[in-house]
Amino acid sequence: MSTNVWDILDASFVAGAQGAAHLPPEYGLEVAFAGRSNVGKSSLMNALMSRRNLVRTSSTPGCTRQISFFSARARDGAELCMVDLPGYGYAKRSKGERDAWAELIEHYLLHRASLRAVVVLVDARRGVEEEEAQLLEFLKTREEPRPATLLVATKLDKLPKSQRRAALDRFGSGKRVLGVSAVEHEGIDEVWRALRRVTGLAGERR
Ligand SMILES: Nc1nc2c(ncn2[C@@H]2O[C@H](COP(=O)(O)OP(=O)(O)OP(=O)(O)O)[C@@H](O)[C@H]2O)c(=O)[nH]1
Ligand SMILES: [Mg+2]
Repeated sequence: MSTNVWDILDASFVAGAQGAAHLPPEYGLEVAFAGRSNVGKSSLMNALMSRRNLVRTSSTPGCTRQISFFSARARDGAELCMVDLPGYGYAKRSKGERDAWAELIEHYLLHRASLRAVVVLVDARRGVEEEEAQLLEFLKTREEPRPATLLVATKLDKLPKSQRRAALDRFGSGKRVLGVSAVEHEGIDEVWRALRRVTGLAGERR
C-alpha cells in the first residue's frame, strides 16, 4: 500500500452539541458533512478517518441527534476538525415551524468562522433534489468568507459499475461531483484530496 500524507494517525471525538451554547470553542479548520438522513454522512466520515466505528452509524434514519465534532490528524501533521450534522430539511420556513434543531444547524452553518468547507452528500441513485438544492442555496446566503461546498455522491456500490459514470454525469447541478462508497472504500482518497485543496492544507501523494 502506498503511504499518503493524509493517512490518519489520530482521530477522536471532541464534543457534541445539542444547542448553540454547547458548541465547542473554534480552533483550526472545520469541515462539515451535511445531507439528508441515512445518506451516509457518518459512514463517509469513518472511512475518511480510517475508523470503523468512531462516528455512530445506523440503518435507522435520523440517528444522529446532535452536531458532533471530531478531530483528525494526518501523517504530515495536518489537522482537521470533522463535523457530523444531523440530516434535516433546509427549506426556508417561518420561525414557528422551524424546530430548535434546524435553528442550531443553520446557526452553525451561517456563523461558524472556522468552517472552511461543507461536504454535501447525495445518494448516487437519486441525484440532487429539492432538499440539496436548498442547502446549496442556503449556504450562498452566508456572508464572506463563505465555506467551499463539495458535492459527494454516496453508496456508489449500489449501482452496477457500468452505470456509475453516467449517474455522476447526470447529477446536473453543474458542480463537480465526487463518487464514493464507504462499503467498498471507493473514492475516499479523492475526497481527501479535495478537502485538503479547499481548506488550504497542503499535501500531495508522496
Ligand atoms: N451500500 C452502502 N451502504 C452505505 C454506505 N454508506 C452508508 N451506508 C449505509 O447507510 C445507512 C446509513 O448510514 P449513516 O452513515 O449512518 O448515514 P447518516 O447520513 O449519517 O444518517 P443520519 O445520521 O441518520 O443522518 C447505514 O446502514 C450504512 O451502513 C455505502 O457507501 N454503501
Ligand atoms: Mg449520522
